[in-house]
Amino acid sequence: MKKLSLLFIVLFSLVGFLTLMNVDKTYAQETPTLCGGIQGLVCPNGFYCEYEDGSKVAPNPDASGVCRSNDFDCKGKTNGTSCKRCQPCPQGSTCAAVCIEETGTCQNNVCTVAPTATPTPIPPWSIAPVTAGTADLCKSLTISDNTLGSGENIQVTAKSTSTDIISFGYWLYNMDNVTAAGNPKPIRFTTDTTKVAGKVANKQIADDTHVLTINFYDINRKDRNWNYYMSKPKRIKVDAYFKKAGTNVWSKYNANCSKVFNAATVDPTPTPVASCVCAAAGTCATSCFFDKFGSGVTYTNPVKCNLGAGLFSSAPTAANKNQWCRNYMRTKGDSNGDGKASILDYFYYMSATAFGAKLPPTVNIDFNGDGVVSSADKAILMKSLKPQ
Ligand SMILES: [Ca+2]
Ligand SMILES: [Ca+2]
Repeated sequence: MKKLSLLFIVLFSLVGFLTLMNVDKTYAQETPTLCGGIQGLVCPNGFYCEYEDGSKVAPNPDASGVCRSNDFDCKGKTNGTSCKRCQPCPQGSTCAAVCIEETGTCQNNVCTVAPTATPTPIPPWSIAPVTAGTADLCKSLTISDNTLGSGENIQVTAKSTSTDIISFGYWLYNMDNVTAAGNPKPIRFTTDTTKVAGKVANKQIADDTHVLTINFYDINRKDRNWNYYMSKPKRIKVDAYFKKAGTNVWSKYNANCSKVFNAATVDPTPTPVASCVCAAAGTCATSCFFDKFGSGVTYTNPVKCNLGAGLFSSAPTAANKNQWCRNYMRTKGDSNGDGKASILDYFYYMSATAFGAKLPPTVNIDFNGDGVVSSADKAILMKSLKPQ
């Protein structure tokens, strides 16, 4: 009997020892304890959530991360000593924390891991163009602010009539880049012509609502589907679509899930195109670009550069005329080529038309490009000065 008991004790001890060995092995291979996410998982006491972008503050409500210990193994060590960062033990285990293979150096009692490479640029928003289905699943789309300023972010909330939505898709369109039919074209941030600007958010648990955060730096990019002069989108339409669990089709378009916001993006100074000249026929070369109003204004194409010398204080030179063609904002009322329609352009227009004053040869007040100065040109200038 005694021998049997002893055998049991030995066996139990061995099993216990092997179990401990297994647990130790598990620690080393365990996936880090997750936090955040759509479930809003909270780290244990003494730990904080480190999000995917390395920050301690959730970059968006659905952001997930891993729990990191507040208490690194740096305490009492001098700065520069190598260290390891810790994470909580896997659920069910007994120790408080386990160090992971992420070695850094102690800096003021904090284990700091130096970046191993140049930070990865923020990936541009890039998704396949939407293929709308037939089911109408839209309830509403709201935007927290209708203007996205530099350094700001806005929240776009998409709601469906169904609680069974597993994918929320957001496609972005440029209101200033329209088709002949007047429809805004999709924004494209990458050179990949099979992708357009937007985001798809997939849910682990079906829901009827999703909130998308759009940061200024997400939008302050060149729209490669537009021209290269006014490169960054300014007025952006966001359309939301929904995909139900168990299906692979997006919902149909619904105007209630379509909203426009403004973005205070800043364009670089356009590079002049050498081939953009005023041709002998008095028209600007086809390589010249003009930023035109998408609707409500009729332009002559190609834009002319043939205003008569009688309007000017001295006869315009060929160089002056070339510059008229390179003033891409002329078609929005910029007479003097300073890149904007302003009260100064209004002064030039009124001086010439109401008082018969002579214009500098650098100034061209033929905004619609038909070769003459008329009230149609004034209407364009007023449209810029008093936007609707
Ligand atoms: Ca101007
Ligand atoms: Ca005109």
